[in-house]
Amino acid sequence: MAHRALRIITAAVLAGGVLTACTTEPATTGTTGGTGKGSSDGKLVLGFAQVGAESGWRTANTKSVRDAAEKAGIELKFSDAQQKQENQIKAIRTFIQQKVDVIAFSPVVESGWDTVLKEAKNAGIPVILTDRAVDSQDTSLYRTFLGSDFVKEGQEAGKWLVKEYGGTSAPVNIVELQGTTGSAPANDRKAGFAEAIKGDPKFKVVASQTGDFTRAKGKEVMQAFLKSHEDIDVLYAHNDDMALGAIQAIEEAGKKPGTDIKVISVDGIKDAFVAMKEKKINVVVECNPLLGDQLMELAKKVAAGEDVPRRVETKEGVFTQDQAAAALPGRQY
Ligand code: GYE
Repeated sequence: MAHRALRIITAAVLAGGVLTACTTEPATTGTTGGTGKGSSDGKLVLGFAQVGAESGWRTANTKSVRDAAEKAGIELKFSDAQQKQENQIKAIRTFIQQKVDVIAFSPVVESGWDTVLKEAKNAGIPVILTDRAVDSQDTSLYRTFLGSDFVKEGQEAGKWLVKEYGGTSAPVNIVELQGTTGSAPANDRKAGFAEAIKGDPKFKVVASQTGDFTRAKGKEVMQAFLKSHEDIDVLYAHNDDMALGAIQAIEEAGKKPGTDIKVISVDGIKDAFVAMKEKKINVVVECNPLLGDQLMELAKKVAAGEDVPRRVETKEGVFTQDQAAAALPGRQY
């Protein structure tokens, strides 16, 4: 027993020391995992490999998962990968060694998961993708996906722009702050937006670069955009944090965000609603991070061997400045 506990601690340390909560206890007495055997106190054990803490959205998502696990009586083994795929792979391998009942993770990028997902499959541990998708051809490597339609979010952003500039044929110069390179939301939000504006040649994306979904990088990249392009009409940011960082850069350059440069953003965190109320952001496409309860439901079902839908999507809206003040008090994240 002592040996076993030691092995588990060692594995957790090897995983980059990022595993918190329960890493000092053996997780389960089962030998194959994924059979609903649960922890030593009979609880279902869920290993959750989170992306990181890069944004307000992510913080809300983590809180939702932690709260929901507690409410559902599920033992959560939580790992923060600090936006690095290698850390997520290590965390998943640790969960496999610990013989958790279910593994859930939000893949930082779309590709490169087949090997570790096969290891989970061979160990008989069901995997749930939350929030972000993988591009694996073999869809038997995971049981379900829970999250948003990012292509649709990009399309909504583009549709707003097409409507906003409906009455003019003058060129509209757009700069784009992309999310983390290779991530599903960056790929899909870019594609959806491009598709929505492609019918009208007046829309030109004059610069498009990653800001890695953070405020600091959003600001930094926007500063560079402002230096190299004098005539920016619109900023499309793949998330609110980058938009908020960029707004600082726009203001420091002596321009008015929301007026001189229109700002389109995605997520819908409270800070973005405040900025919208102050007329600094023009429109926010909502992306709901509160996935915890649905995740726990799915975890229980897959652990019990029940069928679940291949894809579970969250419902989301689009908010404009005239709705911001009324919506703000009701925002939960
Ligand atoms: O939009 C962004 C976060 O994967 C949907 O990740 C999520 C995205 C979200 O960093 O703020």
